[in-house]
Amino acid sequence: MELTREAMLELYRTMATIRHFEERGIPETGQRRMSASVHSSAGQEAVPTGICAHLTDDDYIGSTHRGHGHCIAKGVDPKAMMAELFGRATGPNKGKGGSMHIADMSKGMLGTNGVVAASVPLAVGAGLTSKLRHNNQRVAVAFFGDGGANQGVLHESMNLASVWKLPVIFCCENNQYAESTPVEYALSASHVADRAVAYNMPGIHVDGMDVFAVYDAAGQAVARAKAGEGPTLLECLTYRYYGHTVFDNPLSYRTREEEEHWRNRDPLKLFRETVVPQGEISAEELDQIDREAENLMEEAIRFADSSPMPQPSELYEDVYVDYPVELLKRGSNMEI
Ligand SMILES: Cc1ncc(C[n+]2csc(CCOP(=O)(O)OP(=O)(O)O)c2C)c(N)n1
Ligand SMILES: [Mg+2]
Repeated sequence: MELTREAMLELYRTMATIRHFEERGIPETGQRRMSASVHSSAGQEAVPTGICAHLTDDDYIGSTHRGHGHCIAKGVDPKAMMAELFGRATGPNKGKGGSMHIADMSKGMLGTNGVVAASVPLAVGAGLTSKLRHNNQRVAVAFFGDGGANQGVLHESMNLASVWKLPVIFCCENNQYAESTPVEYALSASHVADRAVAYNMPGIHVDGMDVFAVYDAAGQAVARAKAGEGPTLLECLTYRYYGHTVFDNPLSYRTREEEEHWRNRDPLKLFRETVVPQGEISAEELDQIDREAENLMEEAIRFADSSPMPQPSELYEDVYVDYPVELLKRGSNMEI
């Protein structure tokens, strides 16, 4: 799939922003003694970047506990995200959500999510909205992990999305582990993508370290969704560089050699090795984007630190939808 020079630079900028957010921001949360657990997506940048490059604010994504990359790729402001991680009132969820509850409806970002595979039925619901109200022209992407691939709700959701031909992309980020469980220990098939055949949809597995491979596969899935042909299961083979959470030592269940193998195929490095020899983009331009991403993180940390904490009086605000309670009291058959 053809990409302009500007579009390629944008892919790199998104990946660099995610990498710097994870590598600079996450250790900072520890220093501020945030008690919530935080999951780094460093290493997996090419997946949300290649997919969300096809989407606009009108499209929807549902995310996971490892969701910072999804948010950034979908256009959520990294400064506000940092504030959310620090529990500050300027975060997208006013500091009351934290890393695993970052939602920004203005960007079609339905939320990072602490419940494994919970993104999936949310995205299928959004896909149904698109079909009923927008003639399939809004695409809904469900991100989930290889562990999430074994949740029952995924299978119900894939079946329904296929029966109703909803404009949904099921994107499995297969990073080889669910906590400390290796994917081959828990997966009955050779590839998660093989399961698509049971739901009568295309199942594709791609190199999730190669942003161009992800971009191409996602382009086909988006075109299929908008043509009313229904969902696609896209499995991206990738790797998380750090532990499951900041508290986990991955070397207790995987080897240094394995980590090195994947780091040699780092998505940002691979991008450079692909585009710089072609001559259209220089190494200096990419260095400059890296510096800008670094500076953005310093700015984000300053912004978050100088932002107020939420007020105790706001504790119960934004927790529940504001239902018309009077109507509910009058009878369950009322339309609300
Ligand atoms: C329904 C549910 N079951 C279990 C957990 C505990 N848990 C949190 S993350 C995780 C592993 C998820 O693995 P995977 O889907 O591969 O995502 P990854 O962490 O590799 O990105 C588990 C079991 C949970 N949060 N929700
Ligand atoms: Mg996993």
